[in-house]
Order: sequence, then structure tokens, then C-alpha cells
Amino acid sequence: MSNKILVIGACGQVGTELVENLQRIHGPSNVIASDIRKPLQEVFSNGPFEQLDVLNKENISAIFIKYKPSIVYHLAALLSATAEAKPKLGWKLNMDGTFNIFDACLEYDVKKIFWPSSIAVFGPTTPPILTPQSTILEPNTVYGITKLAGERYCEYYNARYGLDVRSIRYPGLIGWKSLPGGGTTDYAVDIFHQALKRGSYECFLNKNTTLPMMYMEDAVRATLEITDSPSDKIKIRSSYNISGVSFNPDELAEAIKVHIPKFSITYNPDFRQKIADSWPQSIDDSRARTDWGWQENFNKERLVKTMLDNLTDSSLSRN
Ligand code: AKB
Repeated sequence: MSNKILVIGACGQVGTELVENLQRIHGPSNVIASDIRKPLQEVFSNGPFEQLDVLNKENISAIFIKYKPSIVYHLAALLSATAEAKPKLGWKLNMDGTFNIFDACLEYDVKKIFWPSSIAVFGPTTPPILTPQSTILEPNTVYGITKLAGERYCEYYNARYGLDVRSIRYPGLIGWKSLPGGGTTDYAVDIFHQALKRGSYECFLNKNTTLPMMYMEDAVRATLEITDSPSDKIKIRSSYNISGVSFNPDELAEAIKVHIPKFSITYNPDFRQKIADSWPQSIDDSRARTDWGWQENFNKERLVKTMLDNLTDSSLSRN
């Protein structure tokens, strides 16, 4: 079997850091980064990069035939805020893109696929505190609806075709090496850039909006750990709840003020408030802990210090 790994959506927030980690573990030449956009990051210059449009079946076939990947990470999707602004495109990219990649995995005999779900599968009727693994799933955003349908599709493809699907429900992800694009939780990355640049931040969510979040290093490790776990440990073939840390913008601002005492935050909620209000505040991830040993490493204080230290040292701070 080939030892090639294909990452689709490699230029996104998770993809950028996932590729870097996979290259370190498996060697750069074995990790094929792909995205519809050309990469800005130097990280891909070590290994192969292919332009790939998940809505173009010929393009997909050509890349699967060329590299014969044994594992595919399919990360390409429109996130919650962008999908609300462009619902038809959100549906098309997130659903047809997933169908195309899953079908290519069957056609070209890919054994294992990682597909990310999100806390967006939950909705206003879901119990919001320590949201259980199995619970009411009535999302009211197009992104959440596509993630829920995708989860059902994951389970179906595993049961019907034996495709070894691995999936987790990402919370909001916070890292300094890459920027998020189009999500409701993006404030929790932007706030660090603005705190360092301007000493102030205007938040598009209100101060009490508590959401589940995770430091990117934990998220990438969770992605690698679930994908590398023996198949018999993966009992849930839709998607696993995983939890890192929960906080609201006010609590995050207070934690930033420990390092930047003059930092100030103001609030000007926009359409993303409604999306955030439909999501849980905290997640029960006991199944991930029991089944494949999930354990987060970053609490709020460590996350804040790590973000500020690294952004201070790097040229990545946003203007
Ligand atoms: C978003 O805000 O849309 C994403 C997510 C929680 O899936 N970060």
C-alpha cells in the first residue's frame, strides 16, 4: 500500500498546521498538500502541492491516480459565517465536495479518511451545558446542516462500504501560525492580533457568549490521534465530541489583560451573534476520552500566554 497522505483544504487554518505536522512525522515528500487556492505559506515548499477543486471530479481523479494516497484528510469547507452569507455555495461546497471526495476514496481504494465535523451540528434545542455525544441535533445554520448531513454520511459509508472514517466535532480553534477564515469563533484569534497591534479590540459577539474552544496544537494532535488509533477503538463512526476549554469574550479579555494591562475591549455584535447563540457552551467528550484516550493540554491561561508569546515573536500579527 502507498504511504502517501493527501490533505485537501491544506491552506486553511487547520490544514496549514496539519501539513506541517504530517511532514515532520512522515517526511515532506509523503504529504501532498492540496487546495483550490495557491499556498502563501512556506511550509508547503518542502513537499508536493496540487491545486484541487473538490467540485471538479476530473481534477480529483487525476490527483488520486497520480499519488494513490492511503489516507485522505478532507478539510475543505465553507465555515459558519461565510456559509450564512452564501448559503447555496455553502451547501454545494460542503455537501457535493464531500460526496466527491468520499466517492473518490471508494473508487481509488483509499483505506482511511479524516473528515472534520463541528460544534455547529448542535442547535438551539440542544442541551447547551456539557452537551452529550448523542443528543438533539437541530442546527439552524447552513454550515451546521451540512456538517450534520456529513456526519450521517460518514457513518453510512463506514457501515455500507467499510470506509474507515474518522471524525471529530471541532470547537472554535485558536492558533498563531494560521488565520481562520469565515467562522463565528474567529474573534478568539483576531483579539490577540489586535491586542498586540492596537491594544484594543471591537468584538462581534457580546461579552457573555460562552463557546467551546481549543488551542490548535491540541486540535492537530486530536486529529492525528483519532486517525492513527486502531480501528477497533473507534466506536463512533459519525463524529466524536471533543472538548478543550470554554470561555466568553469578557473572560478572554481579562486573561489577555494579565499580560497587557492596558488592553480594552468593546462590543458590537453582528449577525454572528445569532449563530453563536445557537451553539453549546461546553461539551461532554467522555466518549473520546474512553474510546481513544483524548486529553487536552491547554487551558485558557496557557493558551493566552502561548498565543501572545508567539505572536509577539513572529511577524504574523495581523494589521
Ligand atoms: C466556525 O466558527 O464556523 C468554526 C466552527 C466552530 O466550526 N470555527
